[in-house]
Amino acid sequence: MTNSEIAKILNEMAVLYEMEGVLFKPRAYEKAALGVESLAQEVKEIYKEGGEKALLEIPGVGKGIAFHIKQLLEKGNFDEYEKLKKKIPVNISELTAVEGVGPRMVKTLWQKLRIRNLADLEKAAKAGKIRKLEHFGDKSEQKILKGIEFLKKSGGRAVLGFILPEIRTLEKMIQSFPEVEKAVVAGSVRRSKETIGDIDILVTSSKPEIVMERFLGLLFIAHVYAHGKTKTAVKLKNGLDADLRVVPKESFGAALNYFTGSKDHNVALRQIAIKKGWKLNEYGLFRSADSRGQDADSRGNGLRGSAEILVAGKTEEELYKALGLSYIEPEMRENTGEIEAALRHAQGKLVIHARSDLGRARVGPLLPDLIKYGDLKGDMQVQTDWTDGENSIEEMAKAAMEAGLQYIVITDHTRSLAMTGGSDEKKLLKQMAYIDKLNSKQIPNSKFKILKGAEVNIGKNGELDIKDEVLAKLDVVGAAVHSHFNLSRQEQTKRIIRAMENTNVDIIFHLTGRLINKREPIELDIDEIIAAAKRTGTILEVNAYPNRADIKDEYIRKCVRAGVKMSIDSDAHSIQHFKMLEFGIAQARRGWAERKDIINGWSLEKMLKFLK
Ligand code: DGT
Ligand code: CA
Ligand code: CA
Ligand code: ZN
Repeated sequence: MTNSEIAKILNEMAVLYEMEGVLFKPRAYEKAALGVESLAQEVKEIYKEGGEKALLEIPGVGKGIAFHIKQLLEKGNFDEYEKLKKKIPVNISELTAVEGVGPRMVKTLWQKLRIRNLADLEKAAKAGKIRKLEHFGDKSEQKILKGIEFLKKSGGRAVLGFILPEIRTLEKMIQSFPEVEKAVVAGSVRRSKETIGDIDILVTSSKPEIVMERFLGLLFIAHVYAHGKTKTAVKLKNGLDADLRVVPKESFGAALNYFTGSKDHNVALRQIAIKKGWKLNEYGLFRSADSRGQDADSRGNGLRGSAEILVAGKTEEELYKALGLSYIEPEMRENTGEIEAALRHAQGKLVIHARSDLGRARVGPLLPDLIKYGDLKGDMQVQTDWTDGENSIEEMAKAAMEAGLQYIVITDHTRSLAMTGGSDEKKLLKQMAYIDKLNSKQIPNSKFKILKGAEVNIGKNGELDIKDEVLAKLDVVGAAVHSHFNLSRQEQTKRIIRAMENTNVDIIFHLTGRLINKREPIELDIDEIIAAAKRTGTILEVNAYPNRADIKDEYIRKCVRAGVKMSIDSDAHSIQHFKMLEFGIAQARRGWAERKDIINGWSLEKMLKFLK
């Protein structure tokens, strides 16, 4: 049983207990699921090495759950799970994937309408059966139908950040095969896209058949589509497809480049090769032996039938160089201008935007010096157990410090998010005094600073739910939309601009409010928003939480061009979440952002000076 399978069952247990109205247990199982999901090592291995005791080391796993995990590993289930599943035999993950459908609703839907899965739910909603239930209504029925529609559209792509730990485990296992020289996951995973369609694994080995046999022996695998000498295609138990390809050593760079993509990037590179009279494919960059390869007209016949000479193929670096380009980071390979920029870069052409007699010079930007993984000095959005976070301020600060940060901003929710226990002015002032005390006692240590902030709620008309004189006392004010997602584009834009115009608001958190695979972004005039951010000096957040990834790469590029600064925040609700920052950095890199564009890539002093 893989970690994601175990986590899935633990999450199911949380929902089942929630349905039964059991207290505390749902949170405990959720926490344990989170702990299992974020492990770098397989639970199975941990158990094999250290027994039940070692399972207790997994974050969030106590005695009871450790015993259940043990039973899962040994016999694939445990009594409570079996019992509850028998009582409520529904596809929980399928139903709760629909926005607005929670555990209690799943139970009602089962008891009143015998709804087991998505298909049942859709049928009942379309037949108007849901609006007739007590506590439901037209509105919830419409919302369910909309949620189902959205799920169908997202077409089974997985959110990369949620599944990456498991992909890395798989990658490490393949790397550990004795016959494997190199093993790398390419494709959209390597380009760090928000979501991925499948997993493309590339291996070099002189014994491909043995590698394939070992691969097929992995417990990750649920089904084999095709099994060949150099290519095998499977379905993994987590539902994703994976392709494994073995390539010769001399071709590794070319193959890595080809299978990293994107397809559009590949096509554009191949065009450059063709213009030189060369040929580019997954085996390398070639010229024909009897042509110098300079003359475009000599391709075609010239190449066919004659011996080909490998120009480059072993590494990606030599491949780009041979094509006359500077190296392009995987996150930028989408053919959205990076190839032209790499060409200019290699040729050392300057950026000229000035008008000349010939009109606007057609020279664009060079390649950016992308922000690096590890460049962040702070985190501007952190929740604690003062509201809906799981850990105390002290615990969050310590975890952030251990993650390599020098400062965090505590940004608990505010009063209009009542279900989170959001702060009012009084509670906020109390928290501020408490943070002052922690800092004066140098907790967690003298080099670390805890800043006072809040995630203030933006109301329907852009009004905030905390008084200005209290906001003015905070170090950092973030404001965010958490309701009224369906206003018109014009109303939404106006609402957010009004919040930005408040001189206390430093950052807009998760601007569009989207939840990938779950909720559409609010409608906005992004150009107007960016212009207002520039005018008011407001920062836009790149939220690192994997299914938010808000703002998206295209908007980040617009911000970079407009000179609007951004922050990259984990939106942590637990000490586990600081590792999500990696995905925010990936997002920023896909948006061509440099360290100069990201305020928490700066020192504390410089960052504070920049705020309104
Ligand atoms: P995904 O899986 O939908 O998240 O996206 P990718 O980019 O991983 O796409 P995938 O798995 O279909 O193919 C992996 C890479 O292989 C892709 O990024 C580029 C390369 N590739 C696939 N099909 C073609 C093609 O028809 N032409 C070229 N030039 N490259 C291709
Ligand atoms: Ca892929
Ligand atoms: Ca693929
Ligand atoms: Zn929020």
